[in-house]
Amino acid sequence: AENRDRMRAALEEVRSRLGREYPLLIGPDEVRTGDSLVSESPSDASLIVGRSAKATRDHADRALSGAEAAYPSWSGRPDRERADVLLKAAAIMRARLFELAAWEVFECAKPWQEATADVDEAIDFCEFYARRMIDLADPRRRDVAGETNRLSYFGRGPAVVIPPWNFPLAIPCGMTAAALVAGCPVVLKPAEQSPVMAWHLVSILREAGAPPEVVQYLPGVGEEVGAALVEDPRAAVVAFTGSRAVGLSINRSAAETRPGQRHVKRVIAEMGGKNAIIVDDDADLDEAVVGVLASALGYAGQKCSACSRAIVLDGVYDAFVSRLAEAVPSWTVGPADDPDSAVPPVIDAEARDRIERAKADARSEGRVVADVDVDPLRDRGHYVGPLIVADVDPKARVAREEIFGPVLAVIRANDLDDALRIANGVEYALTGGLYSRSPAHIERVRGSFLVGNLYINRPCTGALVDRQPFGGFRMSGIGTKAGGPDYLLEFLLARCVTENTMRRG
Ligand code: TXE
Repeated sequence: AENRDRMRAALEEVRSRLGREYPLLIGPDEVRTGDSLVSESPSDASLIVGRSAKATRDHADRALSGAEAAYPSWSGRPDRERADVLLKAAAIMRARLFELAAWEVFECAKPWQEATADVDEAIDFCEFYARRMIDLADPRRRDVAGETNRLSYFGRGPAVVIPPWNFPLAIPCGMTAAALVAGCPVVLKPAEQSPVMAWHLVSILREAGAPPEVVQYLPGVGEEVGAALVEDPRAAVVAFTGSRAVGLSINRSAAETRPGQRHVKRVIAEMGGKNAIIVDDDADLDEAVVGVLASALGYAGQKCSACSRAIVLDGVYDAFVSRLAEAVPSWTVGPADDPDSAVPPVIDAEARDRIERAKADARSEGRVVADVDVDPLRDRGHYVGPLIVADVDPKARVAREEIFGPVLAVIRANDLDDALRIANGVEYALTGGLYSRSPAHIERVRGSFLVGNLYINRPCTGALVDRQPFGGFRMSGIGTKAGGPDYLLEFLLARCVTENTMRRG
């Protein structure tokens, strides 16, 4: 209750600051441009959250020059000093937790609790990567008689960070914090839909002591300023999280060498999912229904971890489907700032139209068991009603393609092997889940359901930094785990120095 009151106060306070203009932050300059990205609140399209200057290719060029110039001194600083910047940023975010969460409620329609969880995750990323860098700072020694060997790390060079909008603080913060602490100056190109959140992030990192050339803010159109940054020979690392189509195009364009380029770019690409939960014959159906719906409908299905396929064994199939259908009406669709809404609106009008088209196709690919009408809300914001279709063929589009909305396909499986075949039979491999009481089945799924993050008898959402390092493979990503022990290595180069000590005077 106390948190609710603090959240309510923060929402009121932030409401009075909506509609401001946000300049680009290039080095020490605040740059205003003729054109702007307008953040509308998805819950109430008449509310303008902010107007962010729109960067062009020339701004990308300027920002990368600054980043390149800043690289030697930033990467040359003692590791502990860079880690301190992250620790200080974490402290600032903690002090502003509810206020930052309120900005997310307005800009991205994150429900209250999820918004505070996103800020918490951003804090955790900063603290975890700071500690991890301090661990890596001591050179590894492998000395033998007459010879010393030292393996040590340093930052690769300027990093371009391109996040999506769906975890508007945690994802940009995680990628940026890792790059910074590794010694890579960052040019952050936020998603078009959440530039205000990213502006707060960059301001906080600067307040915490990151020099202006070391963290720069460049909102703009992905195909224009994003592409310019990715193609530039001065970018040594591209850290991207977003859709499969853009991830693949970034991989392609980063692989081309251009005049003046003296390194192979490192591309980190975390992409989408078509995540499944398997419901076994002996599963606790109450838990399974809640778990599947929480994963499928939470944040209106706009999470890369969201479950969009329930693969249900024959023995419980009919019971599961009817309980699912009964439970859907309790998932109220409504504005993000109302604590009673369970399904917030989707991010923008384009997403709403795209999801509605996918829903129209999905209705013809199975038996509709829940199809929520949101007509009364339609004029207010970008609301989409949940849709559940059962008896779906695993080859149907709704069972293969990521929709990124509140749409669930239910698929019947003859037995556990069949369920595993269906579960693994998509191009993605991000998250997966299992509800079962059978130790033998749990073991089999543990070994054979090939996804980056597998959740057994618990909802398939949420990944805590360090505890559940997150990330997938195949078309879901390159397999590096955000919030895991290896993530910083993506931003680092290792150098081994061997010395014959017999020649020392
Ligand atoms: O992606 P988009 P969105 C995935 C999620 C879904 C997607 C949603 O599964 O597929 O993200 O995010 C920029 N050159 N994950 O809609 O459209 C664009 O401006 C350079 C996976 O935002 O791909 C934005 O900043 N940049 C996940 C960013 O790319 C370009 C966790 C992403 O935009 C560009 C969360 C171009 N040509 C979401 N075109 C995980 N696996 O961890 C666009 N952009």
